[in-house]
Amino acid sequence: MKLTTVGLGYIGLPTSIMFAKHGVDVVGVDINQKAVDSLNSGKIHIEEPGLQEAFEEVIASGKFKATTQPEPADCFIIAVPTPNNADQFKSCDISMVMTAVESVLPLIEKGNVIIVESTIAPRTMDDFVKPLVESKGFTIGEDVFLVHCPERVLPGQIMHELIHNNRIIGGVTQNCIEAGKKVYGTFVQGEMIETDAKTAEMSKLMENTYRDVNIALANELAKVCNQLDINALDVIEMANKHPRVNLHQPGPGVGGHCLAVDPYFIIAKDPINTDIIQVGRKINNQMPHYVVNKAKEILKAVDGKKLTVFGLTYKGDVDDIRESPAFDIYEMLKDLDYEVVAYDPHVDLDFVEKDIKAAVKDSSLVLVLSDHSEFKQLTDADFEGMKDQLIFDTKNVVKSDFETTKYYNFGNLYT
Ligand code: SAJ
Repeated sequence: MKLTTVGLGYIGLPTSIMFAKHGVDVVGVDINQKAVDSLNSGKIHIEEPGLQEAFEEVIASGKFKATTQPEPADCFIIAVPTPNNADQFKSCDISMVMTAVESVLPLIEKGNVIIVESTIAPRTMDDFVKPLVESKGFTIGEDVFLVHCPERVLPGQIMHELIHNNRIIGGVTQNCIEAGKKVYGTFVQGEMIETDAKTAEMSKLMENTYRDVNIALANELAKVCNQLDINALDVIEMANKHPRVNLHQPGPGVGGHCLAVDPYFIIAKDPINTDIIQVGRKINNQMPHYVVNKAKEILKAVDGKKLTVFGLTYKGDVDDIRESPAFDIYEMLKDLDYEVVAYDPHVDLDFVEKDIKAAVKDSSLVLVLSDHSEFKQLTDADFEGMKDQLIFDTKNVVKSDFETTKYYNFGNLYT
């Protein structure tokens, strides 16, 4: 099989490499010439465990190459971004998906499969992609097979989850489902769940919305418990001992390119019936302000003017600062005229301090905003040299017992 993938980002690149590892001839296409050059010189441009090794393997075997121009293939996978539009409800901007499909249409021959993996608003395949392909004279399900197969992998575990996760195969017709299953059968060991395109679209959006709304519930619980002098983290632990309860974890907000984006795609399609989803978004968007206010209170008690932010990424063990509440908090604190140092072992930016001792020197508070593995084992010794040894761990990641350091998290903010 020959495969052309359009979009070599967080999803398109690992997916392309996975197909190539399993014997498929893959051409990876991206409009970003720098990314293409970097790949062809042997370097991947994203941090993801196991990806560089797999990449080197498929370059050596000649099964993968990167380019800016699509090439003819048996199957085309579209994995380009779908950001929010600037409208009131932040609807789904499908323009990059449509442009990507248009870019491969001149190459399409009878029997080809076109798969959209990008996250899209419900009904996008039926109402927009299908008519576009039909406008070239193709009959869907006979000449060309159209499938929405949403990506569902978790950054940090992509290489494992690509193989082992269940895959939703949303065909525009039954023949399209069969064609999609054949493609993913190359390496997927999870179940391949057959459905139509619009159910696949909505399922994907609801997965992330479920998580977003549940995190909002945990954040709300943290705020209420703080008012009432109750340890929210203990409450979560207790409640989760019930066999049908799964409270999520509070945090500094919800970031990344999925949970903070996808719920709006549903809201925009039906603003009337989406109260819970809208409130969930609002609560999570307010969390950075809540954290900043708590940090201000802690600092005020010691007349602290300098603090150190630990982690700028949207979650632990990734280098991604897109839609990161941690980064927003860092900016907000700087605007408040504190001296703010950023420390993040995963982020390579000029202003990010890499030396922990230098990062905490003369600081009055360490504000932990990402749950990087490196932060788990922090001890009193790491905080020597601070003006005040205070730490506010918004991710409940630090596991040590402190003696000289005063430790706050969402469970004991009231103390
Ligand atoms: N977070 C909390 N509390 C929690 C869990 C997460 O505050 O209890 C925060 C994280 O810190 C982060 C954000 O939520 O800021 C999102 O992180 P995540 O690990 O939940 O998810 P993503 O955005 O990295 O990946 C999600 C995954 N979706 C689900 O787990 C339902 C992934 O499977 C999807 O493929 C991905 O979105 C996507 O691309 O849509």
